[in-house]
Amino acid sequence: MSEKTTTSKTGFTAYIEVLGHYIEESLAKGEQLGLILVDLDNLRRVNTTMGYEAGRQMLVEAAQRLEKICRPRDRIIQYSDQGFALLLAGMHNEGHSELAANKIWRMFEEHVEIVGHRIVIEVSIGIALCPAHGKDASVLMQAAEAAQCVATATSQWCLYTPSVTAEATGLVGIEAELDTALAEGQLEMHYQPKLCLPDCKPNGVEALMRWFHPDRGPIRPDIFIGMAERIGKIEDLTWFALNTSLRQLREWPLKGNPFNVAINVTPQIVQKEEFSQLVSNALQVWDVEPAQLTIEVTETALMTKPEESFRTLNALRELGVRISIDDFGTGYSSLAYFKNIPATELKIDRSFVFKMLDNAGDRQIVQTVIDLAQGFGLKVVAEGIENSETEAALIAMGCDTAQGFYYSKPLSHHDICGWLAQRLSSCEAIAPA
Ligand code: G
Ligand code: G
Ligand code: MN
Repeated sequence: MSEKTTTSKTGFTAYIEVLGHYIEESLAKGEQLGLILVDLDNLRRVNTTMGYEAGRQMLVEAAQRLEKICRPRDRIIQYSDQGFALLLAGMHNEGHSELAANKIWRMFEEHVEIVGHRIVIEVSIGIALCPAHGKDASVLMQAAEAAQCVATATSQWCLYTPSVTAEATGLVGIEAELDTALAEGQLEMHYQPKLCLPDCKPNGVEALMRWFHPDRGPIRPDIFIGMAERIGKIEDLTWFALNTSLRQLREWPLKGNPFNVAINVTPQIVQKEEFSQLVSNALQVWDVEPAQLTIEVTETALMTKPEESFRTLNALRELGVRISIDDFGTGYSSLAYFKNIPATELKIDRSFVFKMLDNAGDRQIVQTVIDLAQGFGLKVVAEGIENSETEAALIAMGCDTAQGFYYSKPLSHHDICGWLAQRLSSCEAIAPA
């Protein structure tokens, strides 16, 4: 690998800075800059099915292939766990960037041998040009990401056009509107039930944020949460999620049943020392028992700054708050790390649950996570259950909690009240005296 590639993860901020310099230079010289994002779509899967060494080799192979299309002034940066950005300086026109994307696409059609397996590195490629699609780093990045969204959906590379934005999400430029969203009550928490297996009695919900934009309609959190992190609004949103969830929990018709609400937090939040104090304050304000609150954090989030994250999670555990490791199985934690995570619950990522009936590898991962959880005395939640066959298989495998569209989609506060009233009374009706 040459010095053209930054293989260690530099962090998003550092990456945006470099992109900013490239943009400035291109604008000063009156040149065009091409930004090509290449995501390795099957990296997570390779990590979990073939081991992390395989994933590492896949990243190295990908970087080597990408270097082949780089000229001396170009730069490759690994800007996320599975994403590379190519900064192509002095592009002549759109056609050139398309040529480059085509080349990348064809290079990745070739198999690679990794730890004794022949695999294809699946990529999605999004392209944006400066100045045509953006003259600052975050706008240009958004355009390339929007193009990449379309590329993923269509299994092709995609060059940004304004219609791509509409097609992907319609979202370039909404950053500034997030403030208004909070102030004007456009944000809501929705709640998806979690049920005890095998009797399917609800014992909690996962709180999921929704943004109902007056013009653009509903916007999903996987779009605006990352954005909030980048622009320094994530604390406000987390505070909103925490307080709204605890307040509404008190209004649900629980009839004395033990019940828990889980909120999702991002890496930045879980690394903050004061987060446990904020949680403690919120619990007091709403007079909710700590054990009624779960903090969901992804496995990968813990790995970015393990020391800080573990300290916060330990403090939360001391309060009596529950800790759930979200998307478990897709991250990078080794067992040595894992044994130190102060978790109370593992959530099996829905990508494994979806395919577990047809795919022996996925089924094995599900069983392994269940066994791991039981071995460590943790609860285990399967998310993404969409049918009764999957439910039956999970019960047989010893899974203790279920979540998925099969039971319910995330519901508004009003609708979850109705759902819970009905479910809890029908559970009572069939419970043995
Ligand atoms: O509900 P939906 O599929 O749209 O959620 C998409 C992603 O957004 C999920 O990974 C979920 O964890 C995340 N998410 C949803 N609500 C919140 C929230 O309030 N805070 C954070 N940090 N993430 C959330
Ligand atoms: O990453 P996280 O686990 O926080 O993501 C939760 C998201 O998963 C929610 O946005 C929710 O809409 C989605 N989800 C929950 N159950 C199902 C399901 O059965 N099928 C699908 N496709 N998505 C689901
Ligand atoms: Mn979650």
